[in-house]
Amino acid sequence: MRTQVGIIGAGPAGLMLARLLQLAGIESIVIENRSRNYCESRIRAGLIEQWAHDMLVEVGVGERMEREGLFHRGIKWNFAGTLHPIDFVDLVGKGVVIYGQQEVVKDMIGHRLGTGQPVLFEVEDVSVQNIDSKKPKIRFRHEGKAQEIDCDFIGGCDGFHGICRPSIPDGVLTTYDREYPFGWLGILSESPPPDEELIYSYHDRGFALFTMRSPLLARLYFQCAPDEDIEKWPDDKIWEELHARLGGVRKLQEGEIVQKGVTSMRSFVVEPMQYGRLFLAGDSAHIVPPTGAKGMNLALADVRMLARAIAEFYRSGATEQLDGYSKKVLPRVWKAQRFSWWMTQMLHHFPHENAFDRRRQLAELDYLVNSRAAMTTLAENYAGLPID
Ligand code: RFL
Ligand code: PHB
Repeated sequence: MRTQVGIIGAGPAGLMLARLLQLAGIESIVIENRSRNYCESRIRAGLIEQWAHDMLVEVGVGERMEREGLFHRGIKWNFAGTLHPIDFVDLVGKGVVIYGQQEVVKDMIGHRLGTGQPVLFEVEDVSVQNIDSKKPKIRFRHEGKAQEIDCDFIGGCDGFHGICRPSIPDGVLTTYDREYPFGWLGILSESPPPDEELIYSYHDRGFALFTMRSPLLARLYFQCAPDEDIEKWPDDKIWEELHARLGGVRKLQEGEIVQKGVTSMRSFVVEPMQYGRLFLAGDSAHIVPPTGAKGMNLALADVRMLARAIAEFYRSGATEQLDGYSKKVLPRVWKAQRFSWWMTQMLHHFPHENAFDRRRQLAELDYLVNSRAAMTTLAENYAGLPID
């Protein structure tokens, strides 16, 4: 097989890269090691920044999101027994949209296959070759046969556990990493969320987040041990914990739990995000803890820049934008890292904290909801920093 850009991974990064290249008249092939059904039902992110929403609409894959997504003006902070609304639209003129990542993925796969563009699912034994030359290759097995894609560039969009980042020779990448001493236990429940907006709850028993996928489907999380055994959490115990951490500021309706799982939390960045003709984008290059809801948004921001650089190359032969890809995207990546770390340290309990730390966190929350300047800082980061 021969194409211009070989894309590894059919998550938000890979699929959006493919769509942006298609709009620029550039051919690509997307390969994915999971099944289509798995990609379209894997429950992950839910919150889309305003600019990312606008981009999905602009590139023609946002029609269902516009119909079914929930536009939110802001979020609510819950601590010391009181709910505090923060209105992003009032503060920075932007909001956010709740629409499941798997729905974004479903819409993009449907659009791509519907326009006759290839996505090869359930590929195996993927490897990249000659990435430091002008003729890189992707090798894999598909439907029992060995296959090879010759291309000009490779989009490494295969997530945190993919093969692209580890294929870059030792010594090229610098890793910046932090693991947090807690995780999130998350459930999807067939019940209305406790509020029409997200509630971020600081509580003596630990952090909790009350979000949603629709007015009848609640997505609820609470801080737990990083290696928490989900088997030790029967449904009634989960509800008890959620009720306690909501602290009675709203009524929490229980429903059937249709999915549950534990997510560990880390901050991770590699620099640079490229080597030769292999370009990393999204979770393959960086991870944030979910507290700031930035991961999928950052993945979309990366590929927006990468697609531009590739298009510039095919238009003029110039490589400056490609050479400068990492330098261009990393400042925004680091700002999202800072924001996600800041939200995480402010809202969670840490194993070795003492009474001073709790008082400091409460003072920070109190400052945040009483200072327009502080709320504006939160709003501009949460709703999404400028993209250019
Ligand atoms: P993905 O989505 O992991 O996609 C990578 C794809 O590559 C495939 N793959 C391979 N394909 C071929 N060959 C190989 N060798 C391969 N190895 C892997 C994988 O199967 C997969 O399909 O990465 P991408 O595209 O960079 O997108 C990143 C986002 O998925 C991630 O950052 C977000 O889900 C993070 N996140 C959130 N982000 C937000 O912007 N807003 C949120 O509200 C939000 N909430 C969350 C989150 C992540 C969470 N978890 C479970 C980690 C909430 C949670 C709980
Ligand atoms: C979600 O809706 O799953 C979600 C929202 C906000 C976050 C994390 C996850 O900070």
